[in-house]
Formats: sequence, structure tokens, C-alpha cells
Amino acid sequence: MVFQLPTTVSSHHNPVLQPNECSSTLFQTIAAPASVVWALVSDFENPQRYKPFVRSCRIIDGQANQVGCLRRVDVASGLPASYSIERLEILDHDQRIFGFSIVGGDHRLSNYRSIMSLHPNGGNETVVVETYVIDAAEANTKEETCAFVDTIVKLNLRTLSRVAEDLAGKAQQQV
Ligand code: A8S
Repeated sequence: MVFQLPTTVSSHHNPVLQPNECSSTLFQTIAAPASVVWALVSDFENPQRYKPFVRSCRIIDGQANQVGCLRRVDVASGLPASYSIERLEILDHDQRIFGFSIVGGDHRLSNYRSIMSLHPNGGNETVVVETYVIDAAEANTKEETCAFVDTIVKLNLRTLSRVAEDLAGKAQQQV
């Protein structure tokens, strides 16, 4: 891939890892303007708009979409978890950088944090870059932990792409 990350955000996607941590960076190209993608990504209160496993979400502490606020995310049945408590860490509307961490819940993910940045890529295309860091799960290798999380994050990014392209297409029809 010839996509070059701007130096201002590259540090977010090159985390320094502790020995028990693993990390992965995923890319998704979306045929929609960055403003449309950002509207979805930055809506901390409504992850269900593009995360297919999320059943419902509500803010349980702080003011919605203010750094430091907490959300409770309830996920679909059939997963090895039912809910997650997550903290908004970064919301940079100018650079379009979004970060959150998982601080509680009944799942096996420990010390998870994720950063997404959006990059207009000419025309009406956007490249989304997401990097997460997580502790290797108890009784699992780093590879197993990352394989599990990669599956979820890839699905989220693919769904984000579909929803954003759908929204962008509809917006165009209205002109
Ligand atoms: C995200 C990323 C992840 C979400 C995971 C990794 C999760 O919501 C699901 C299953 C789990 O076992 C853990 O961006 C948890 O949301 C789908 C409930 C946290």
C-alpha cells in the first residue's frame, strides 16, 4: 500500500509495547468523504451505528463526547461477554483522531486501548487507520489475543465503510 501516514499522527500508530502487550494496526479505505466517516467515528455515544456486535450504548459518567466520559456498551448474545465500560480518551476534530480505552466489563480484554485516525485520500476517499494495544489474555498467547481482536476490529471497519458509503451515496442523491 502506498498510503503514507502524516508524521503528526504516526506516533499514535507506533505504540511502545510492554512485554505482555500485543498490538495491531488495521487499514480501511472508504469511498466517502472524511467528514461523513468522522461523523460516525466521533459519535462516542452511538457505536452501534457501525459496530455490528453492539446492541445498545449509554453514557454512564461525564458529558457525552467530552474526553473522560464513560459509556456502557451492551453486546450481542453469543459473544464471550455481555458488556463493556469504555472511556473516551482522545477526540480531535481538527486532525480527526479518536481514541478510547476499555476500563471495565465482563469480558476477557485487559488494558485495551484503540486509536483511529482519518485521512482524506483524494477525491471523496478516506483512509481509516486503527491501532490497538492490549494485554495478552490470561491463558492465551499474544497471537491468539490479537487474532480475536483483529476479527472484531476488521468487521467494525468493514461495516463502517458500508455505512459511510451508504450515507455518502444518499447525500449525493439529494443534491
Ligand atoms: C471495539 C473493539 C473491541 C470490542 C470488543 C475489541 C467487545 O465489544 C466484543 C467482544 C468481546 O469479547 C469484548 O472497537 C468486548 O469495540 C465485541 C465486549 C469489549
